[in-house]
Amino acid sequence: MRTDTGQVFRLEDYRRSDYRIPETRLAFDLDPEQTTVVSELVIERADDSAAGAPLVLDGDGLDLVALELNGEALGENAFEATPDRLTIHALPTDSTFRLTITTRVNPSANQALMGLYRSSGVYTTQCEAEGFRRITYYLDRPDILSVYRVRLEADKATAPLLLSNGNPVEAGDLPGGRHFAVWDDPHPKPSYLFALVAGDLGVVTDEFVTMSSRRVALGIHVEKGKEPRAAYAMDALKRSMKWDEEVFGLEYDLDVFNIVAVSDFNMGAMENKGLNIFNDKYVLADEETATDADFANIEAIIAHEYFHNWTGNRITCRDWFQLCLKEGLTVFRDHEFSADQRSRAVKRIAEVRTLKAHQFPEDQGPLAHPVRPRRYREINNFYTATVYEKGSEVVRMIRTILGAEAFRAGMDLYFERHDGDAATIEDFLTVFEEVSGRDLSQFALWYHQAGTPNVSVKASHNAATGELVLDIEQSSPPTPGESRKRLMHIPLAFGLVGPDGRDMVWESVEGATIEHGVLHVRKRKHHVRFTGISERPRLSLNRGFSAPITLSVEEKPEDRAFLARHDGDLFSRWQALGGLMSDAIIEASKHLRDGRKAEYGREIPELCGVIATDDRLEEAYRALALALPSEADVAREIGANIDPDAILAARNGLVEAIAAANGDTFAALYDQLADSEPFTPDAASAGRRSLRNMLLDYLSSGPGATGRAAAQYRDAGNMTDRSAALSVLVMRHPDAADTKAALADFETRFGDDALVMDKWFQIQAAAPGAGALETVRTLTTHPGFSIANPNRVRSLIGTFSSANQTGFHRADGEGYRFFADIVLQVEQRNPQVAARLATGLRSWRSLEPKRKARAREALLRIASTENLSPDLRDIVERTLA
Ligand code: B3K
Ligand code: ZN
Repeated sequence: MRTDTGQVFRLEDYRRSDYRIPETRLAFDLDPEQTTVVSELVIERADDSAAGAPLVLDGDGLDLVALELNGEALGENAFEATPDRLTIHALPTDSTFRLTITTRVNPSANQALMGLYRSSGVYTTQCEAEGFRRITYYLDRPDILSVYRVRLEADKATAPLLLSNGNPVEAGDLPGGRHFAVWDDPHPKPSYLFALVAGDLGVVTDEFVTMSSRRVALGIHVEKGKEPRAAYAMDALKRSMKWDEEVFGLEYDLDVFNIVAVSDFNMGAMENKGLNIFNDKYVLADEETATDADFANIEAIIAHEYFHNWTGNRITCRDWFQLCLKEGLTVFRDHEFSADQRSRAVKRIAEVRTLKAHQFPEDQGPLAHPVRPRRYREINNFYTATVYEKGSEVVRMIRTILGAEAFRAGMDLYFERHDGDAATIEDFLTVFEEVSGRDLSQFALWYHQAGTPNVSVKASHNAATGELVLDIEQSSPPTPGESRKRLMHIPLAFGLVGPDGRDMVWESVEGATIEHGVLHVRKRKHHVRFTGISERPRLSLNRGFSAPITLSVEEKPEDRAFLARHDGDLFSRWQALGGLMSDAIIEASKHLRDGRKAEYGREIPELCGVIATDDRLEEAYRALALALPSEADVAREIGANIDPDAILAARNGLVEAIAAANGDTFAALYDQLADSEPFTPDAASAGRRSLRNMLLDYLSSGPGATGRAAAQYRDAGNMTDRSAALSVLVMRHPDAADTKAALADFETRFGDDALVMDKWFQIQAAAPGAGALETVRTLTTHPGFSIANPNRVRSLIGTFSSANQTGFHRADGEGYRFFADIVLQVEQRNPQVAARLATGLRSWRSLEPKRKARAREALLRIASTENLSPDLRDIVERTLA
């Protein structure tokens, strides 16, 4: 494990390196335990002022075997090598020299899954952010761009496939059953984009002809026998390549593009130049083993990694503080891709749900940080929802402010000006200022200031004068290290909805700039006066979630109900209904806590009936509208003194009230939506399934109502319907015989398929109640569970801590104790996964006092463990601060 130096890296300390590495030649002699890496570097002094400066290369746990300078072995006094650093003092006076470094690494012993490791017998690498330094000493920072030539040598029988970045140039057999391959990548790249793969895998091949008629050979490499499950990923890849040409004018730039799926991977996937490496969860899919959500994720992640070829690889980041430059932008691009491939309104709702579920709690808790952080101790802990999802929202706001045309012109200028650069957020903003002539300096605060701003709106209407006044005020709560906030530029899309459900048109407006339906909030307060508004409108605010903010609006519940029925903007309709539901659950939970009876009223059940059966709306949209806010969503809205048991009871009460009012309608619709067609993963079919499965949940909410779900489980022709039925059984009727039978059947059917078994673990980990902990504890001893595999850990422990509010937050604190034990066990092998897992406790301060005290104890216990990795220490200390 890496030494924790406790060092803090600061944005303002950035300085260019004294040296450059224009050329990198790597030779790998691959062996499971003793891989030799020879790295031959052409090194250039950046300028004369660097003469005499020592060359300091990064390492991490390295073992130096040999070192030569310009072909001569270096004397012991000329350098200093530690596992974490190679310092060369005596350097030639010439501005260019050649350094040859030989290191030895043990891929099989690498359980951190950073650097070079083995997964199911396949050699693979992960270098972002700082994994390359676990392979060889290097200037392992993203502003050092180099062209790479890589020679791989391995045993031919066990590793017939030898891949690296760029184009293949040479291959052949060697004595002793070994063989080699040479890869050449002409595009200068930072070390974090280096990759190699060697192993015995199956492949699916295809071809893509680019817009300038170049042929690109495509390959997706997967575990042998699973090739048919890679077909959808291949289709998604080709659609991504086409889309990037059509929408951004961006063409692929090598002769080959390879994707490799591995089963042990710390995150979703990695955009290594020409050789994307994926968690197999995001490649493999067919109707029997993958859900519609899996298909959608595969499409999005294949696209995301491919899009990085331009946003990330051709234009990379100057330093890790600029991470959102590639991540936020690339998420924005993959969101747009999915919106074009599927339904825009549905996609937008799904994005906002994700943002609120993951980024809002981050922004509102101890781990809050700006989209572009200013300091870090462990960069791997900054691959966050803020950098990714809020980073994407910021790009979306730029487009909202500039309009689509100027936005595209700005992107074109960005590619033209910065191709081949290691760039900054300032570079990015400048192109948009130049093409639009706008001043984005206030807007830039979205990158620099943490926290979710709040906008409050009060309306008053005078029917006699036809005047509508909106009093708008912005405020931003303090976040760690930022007690005083500056005023933001918030683009607020809105509509004034008239009694007929149509947007009203005003005669004149003063008090704020409004362009194309977007009101620009820039001051603390705006007093906005509209004229020509004859009747009191309902305010449809933050349409399309034009800004990632919270809203406080003084409005009547009937106004919300009106918007939920009539708003012409589908996103806002969903938002209005969700707001009503959330308020109803909060109100009911207060009643239940005080020992009173919960009341839910008739409005919400009625609205659910209307929306469920409105066939002018897409099925996927109707399913999203019927989905109640999650327990965690409600907890976030309440904000403090959270009692998860009361929230669950209140939410279940609303489910039952909706089901009771709509039983017959829902049952008829459920039957009507039964799929007779053969399975296709397209958005419309997936939407039908999701509506039907949503109805199944309502229809199964009453006592003993297991029949429908048990039948659906039994007859399911695809994994979406099968796992949905299993989940309904487990969540609603954990102890029923039907549930036990379905769980046993699932295990028998899919026991050998790790990815499918993840669903089995996940579904059980989410089952609410006091017994949940015992279930999860027992599942950790199941033969299919492995503490070393990130997917297994995430599906069981990650689900328990993030999606099981009542089980994890058990009042006696046993959930936290168990969780802390597991986090510490995972950390022994894989600090990065442990640190990510530990963020499950980030909202501890909003719990009611007893739970809060117990959660704190668990965090303190982790914090006081000796020899904690820098990754985990950073998270727990910030969480406790
Ligand atoms: N860039 C990688 C993430 C690397 C995470 C390092 N801890 C995947 C992606 O965002 O596309
Ligand atoms: Zn990315």
